[in-house]
Formats: sequence, structure tokens, C-alpha cells
Amino acid sequence: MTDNAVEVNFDGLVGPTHNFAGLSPGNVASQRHAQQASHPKAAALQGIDKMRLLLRLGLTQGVLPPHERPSPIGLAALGFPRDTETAAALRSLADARPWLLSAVMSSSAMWAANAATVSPSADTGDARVHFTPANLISTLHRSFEGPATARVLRRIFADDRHFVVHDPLPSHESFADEGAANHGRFAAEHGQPGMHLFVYGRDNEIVVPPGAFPRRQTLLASQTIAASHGLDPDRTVFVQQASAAIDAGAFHNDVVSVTNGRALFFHQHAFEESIADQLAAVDGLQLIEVPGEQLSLDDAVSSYLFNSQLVTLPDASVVLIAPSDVLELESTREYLASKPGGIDAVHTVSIRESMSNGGGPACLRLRVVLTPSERSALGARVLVDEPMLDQLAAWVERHYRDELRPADLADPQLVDEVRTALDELTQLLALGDLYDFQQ
Ligand code: SUG
Repeated sequence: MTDNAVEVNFDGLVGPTHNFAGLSPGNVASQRHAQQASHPKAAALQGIDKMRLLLRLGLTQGVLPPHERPSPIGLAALGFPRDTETAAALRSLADARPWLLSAVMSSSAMWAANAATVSPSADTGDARVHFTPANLISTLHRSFEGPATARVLRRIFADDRHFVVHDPLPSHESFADEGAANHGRFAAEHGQPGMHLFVYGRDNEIVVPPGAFPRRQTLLASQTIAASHGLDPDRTVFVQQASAAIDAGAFHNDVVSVTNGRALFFHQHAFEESIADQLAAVDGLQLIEVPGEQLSLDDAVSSYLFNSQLVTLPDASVVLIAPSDVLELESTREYLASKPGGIDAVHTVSIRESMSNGGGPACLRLRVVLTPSERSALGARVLVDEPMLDQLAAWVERHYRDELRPADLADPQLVDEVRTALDELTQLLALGDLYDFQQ
């Protein structure tokens, strides 16, 4: 047992190129908002407000920087030699295939739940915190994130006495991996040994019907991560997500369930088989199940009720940080008004810009359990307090545009703005020269 370990929520900062490009089949919000104008400044400030709420509730909050845009990995993969002038590359993509332009400009790294799968040191074979950056190969724009995420995590979690950052899994569909969005953990206290829940959408035996939404997580990917982190096989459970949930638009399992402490808050139709049976080995398991007749899968997906953050405050009360959309639907409003057992209070946050691309409160954060010595071994100034959030908000106000339209993505001026902003951010967060344009 490790005393005083806390769960740090590392939120992805929304990047200055946040836009709506419809790049994610099976993600109904992304499809619905394709090609609409986005609001990067509002988006980033909404994310910062959410972090401020968690901080004020007494939780430990961290931040992860946006990735460089256009993505140097993406441009290289699309055939542009390193010395191509960036403006020329963007113009050529805009003329030939605009969707590739949006792919290299996407701000999708903001959804930090997809950055990596993380195992706390209390559970791993070598008592270090293990990270596997997700390869995100199911969508082109997100497939550029894996190596960039590895670089960010290796900068922050550089101290190899405490941390191991693995390479992303092989870029092959058998290893399709979407990170912590399909992973949960049960533990009485964060620092105590936990039970790991890995949720997959397909393995090689599951036949995916033609026309069905993509199954983004494979069993093989989850098993490989569990093994490489040195997790105890007796404390690891692999569960299949319900096909019906994926086909209703739950492209990640965190759209239909969330864990905290020894609790699982979930939709009745989230899993293919009885979750109570599959989690029988979890000591003191607390199931908070929402029946399908009270809340349809469609309403679960449109409200993102289960993409809330379920967190335990220092006074031991359990709070649900839900998207304000739950107040707009009658079914979710009534469910929450019934004061479900296991949830002491509900706070709502307005993160409309992220929600319009299918990213709720839980998508925006990566949970990392850290002991005091692990926290003091961090390699950058990424744990935030209120003054730091004020500085980040002022930084957003200085550099982000109010509005971005699809055609603006090829604007060379935007590239300059992004570089100026990110350069300043690396100084603010003491990240060093992190980005390619800084080399
Ligand atoms: O991978 N949307 C993201 C949303 C990720 C949400 N994360 C979790 N559920 N954990 C995705 O589908 C849309 C980008 C666009 O269409 O412009 C996008 O990538």
C-alpha cells in the first residue's frame, strides 16, 4: 500500500486549431458538426473552467500540452519532405484533398483519455508507473498522435526511477488501441493495489457486421498492454463492450461507463455479458447501473451522462462532474433528480465545443495515480494551481482565434499563431523545446 497517492486528472489543453471536420465515423457528434465553424478560444477556456472546478473541489489537476499543428508526423506520412515550406504543404492539401488538411490540423490530442493507458505503481511488476501511448490507428487524424504523445509523456514522466513510457503498440489493426477510454481501475484507495478492467470492441473471433460502426479497441491490444505493464493476471479483467452500444455511437467504452474507487457507473447495455459476473473478484464492488428502460442507449450517447468524471473528494464524498447536456434531456435530468445511490452530488460543466466533436468531461482527462515522490519527480510544471490557470486563460486570450472555418485551416498566418502560442506555452509549463519547430 502506498500512502497519500492521489489521482491526478491531466486534462488535454484544447489546441488553437480546434475545428469540426467530421473525421470520426461512429462518433455521431463529430459527424453532425462536420464543416461547421468552431470557436477555439471558447473551447480552450471551457476546458480551463472545468479544471478550475476540480481544483476548487480539492482535487489535484494537471495539464497536457496540445500537439504541434500541422502535425509534422502527418505531413511526413502524406509525402511532404521535411524541408517543404509549411504554407505550401497546407495549400496543396487544401486544393487536392481538404480532409487531409483537417487531419493534419486537428486538435484531437485534447481528448487526453485517449492519450495512453496508465497503470499506477501499486499494481505494476516493477513498482513504477507505466504508460502506453495509444496508437489510435482507427482514424487517420488520431493516428498521428501516438509518437507525439510518447514525446510529451517522456518529457513529463522522464524520471526512470519512477516512470516507464512504452512505445505505442504496432500500427496494425490487430493492435488497435484507444488508451484509457477503454480502461478502468477499482481500488479502495488510489494507492492500494487495484483491479484493472479492460474493455474491448473486437478480437479476431468477433465478426463485425458490414456497415457497423468501427470497433476501435482490440482484445489483443489490451492484453499486450496489461502484460507489458506487469499487471497481475489475477487482478486483470477483459470484458467485451456491447456491440449495440458501439452501434448506438459509444465509440469508446467511456461513453457508457466510468469507474471510481470501487464503483462502476454504467448503462445496463454497456457490456456484452453480465458485468456483475465478470467483476465478481472485485472486493467491495459497487455497481451503479442505469436501466435501459429508464435511459435509452441513444439518450446515454446524446447526453454523455456516463462520460462524466466520477471523483472522490478529500472529505470522501463522491461527485459526478457531468456535461451540462444532462440537464437538457428529460431522461437524464430525471435520473439525476432521483439522487442515485453512490453519487453524493452532481456538478455540471459547459464544454459545448468539445462535446460537438464527441468529447465529454471524461474524454478530456487522463487519470494518473501518483505518490508524493512520483509527483515531485515530474519533469515539467504541469500540476496547476489557480494562478497557473489564470496564466493559461490569459495565454488563450492572447493567441487563440474566436472562430475558425474549414477554409481557415490553410491560412499561413494560423501556422504562425500556433507556433507563437506553443512556444510560449512550453516556457509557461517548463517543457523545454518540445516541438519540432523549436529544434
Ligand atoms: O476520437 N473526436 C474524438 C473524440 C474523442 C472522445 N474521447 C473519449 N470518448 N474518450 C474521436 O472520435 C473528432 C474530430 C473531428 O471530426 O474534427 C474527433 O476526433
